[in-house]
Amino acid sequence: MKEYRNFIDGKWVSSRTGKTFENRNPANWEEVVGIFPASDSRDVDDAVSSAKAAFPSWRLVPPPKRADILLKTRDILIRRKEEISQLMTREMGKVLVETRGDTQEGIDTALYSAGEGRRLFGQTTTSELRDKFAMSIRLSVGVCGLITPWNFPMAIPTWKVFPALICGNTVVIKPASDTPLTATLLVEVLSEAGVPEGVVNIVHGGGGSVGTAIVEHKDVSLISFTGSSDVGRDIGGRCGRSLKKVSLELGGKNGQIVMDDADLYSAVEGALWGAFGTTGQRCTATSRLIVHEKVLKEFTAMFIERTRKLKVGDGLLPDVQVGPLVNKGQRDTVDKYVKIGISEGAKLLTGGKVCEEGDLKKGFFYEPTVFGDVHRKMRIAQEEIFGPVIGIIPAKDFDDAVSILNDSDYGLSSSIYTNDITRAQRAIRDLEAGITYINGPTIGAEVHLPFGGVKATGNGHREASVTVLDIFSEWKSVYIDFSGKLQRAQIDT
Ligand code: UN1
Repeated sequence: MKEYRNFIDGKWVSSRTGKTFENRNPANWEEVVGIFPASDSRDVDDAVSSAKAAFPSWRLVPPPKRADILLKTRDILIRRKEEISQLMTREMGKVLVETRGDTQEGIDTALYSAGEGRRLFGQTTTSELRDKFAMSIRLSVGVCGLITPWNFPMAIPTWKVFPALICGNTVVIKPASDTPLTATLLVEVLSEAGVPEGVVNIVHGGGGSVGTAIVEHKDVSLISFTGSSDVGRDIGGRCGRSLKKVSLELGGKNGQIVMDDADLYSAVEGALWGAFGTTGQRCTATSRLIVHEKVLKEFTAMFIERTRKLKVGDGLLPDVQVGPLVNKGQRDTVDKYVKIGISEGAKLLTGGKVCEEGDLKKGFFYEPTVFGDVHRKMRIAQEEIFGPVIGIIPAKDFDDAVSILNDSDYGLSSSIYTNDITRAQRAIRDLEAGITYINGPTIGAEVHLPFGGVKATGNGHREASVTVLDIFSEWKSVYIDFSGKLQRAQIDT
């Protein structure tokens, strides 16, 4: 069994604890994918010192040269795409077409971030005084602590690592303990691409031991976290107390509206992909279907029929469409919410059970589940489940649908199926979410557009696109006076 290590100061090293944990395949729990170090705060100290020592010279490497390393990283990711994607399916379960997409998202992010090496634009502007020049530039922040989730084990680490590097920061990565392997492969690739020693470090282990130590470390200047809103609140509070820069990408309870004028076939296709892609384990997953009452019956019948046909199984098998939940705890949560839905009076239309036939009992599979007669205030319509469960909520008209969709603590992604341009435009304006899709499901964000949400989904930052640079760089305003005398802003006219 292969034993993997932390990567600190350009070397693969065991944890100071001497302890390890197993990474297992959720489609077949008997299969151990790898052994990883169960680190603690001493390993974090080592990693942060190495990142701190590497920072002064890395911040002075010209950004186009940093970009060359990212372009090389991209080439290696392309070369290893299939191998990485297969291993990713083995460690977290989602089907191979999706893990290939996840790796591709990392490849896209490498190209996009590398492009920033020759941009990183600031502004040149005017001065209110004569013979004075003004501009703003981006500077590096320092050591960044990057805490990443298991549902996009390649894409999300790259969303953070690549922009952090192009901006001249050094990083300590703490990947989710359900998916340590994909992040390790990413670090391997970066090292092969020529990232200098100490610039990229990875420390494996639990949130309580490793994550908290990174967040609390005095030499870490910035935390970027993707995960649950509960953990995000804790991290945000800690960073608030120490005045660390922090970007939080948290939960969602995304809704898809289906209007009476929609193309129902396409709305069903979208809902299936949005609800059951990645087994519902995306922060952008569709978990509420808000359907105009005029098409409710027809849409529901079509959707149920298609849901029942979905093939659940090991994501490495070619015809499988829905893989397992990532671990037993996640499947128990799904089952708990199904019971809550039933007790709240929602109607279980299909699914609702753990899959136990044949090989499926070796892993953590759950039937794709649809509830009807869901009310907007039910817990299954309000709380993030993170699994293959969706509730259908009837809406009287467009305004009612928008009000239901907005009746959520979260605001990440949203969608409306309609052929009415007025409704589409109003939805773009009125849906309270960081992302709105017209005639598309709630999933499928591309790397060159801002990613993030409003309300409890985060703390106002946007990853991906150019907006991510505002997370990983500090603005400096520069004033250059060539008048040869003292000139006072707001006073000398
Ligand atoms: C997430 O849901 O955690 O838009 C990230 C999407 C993907 C990224 C999702 N490109 O669904």
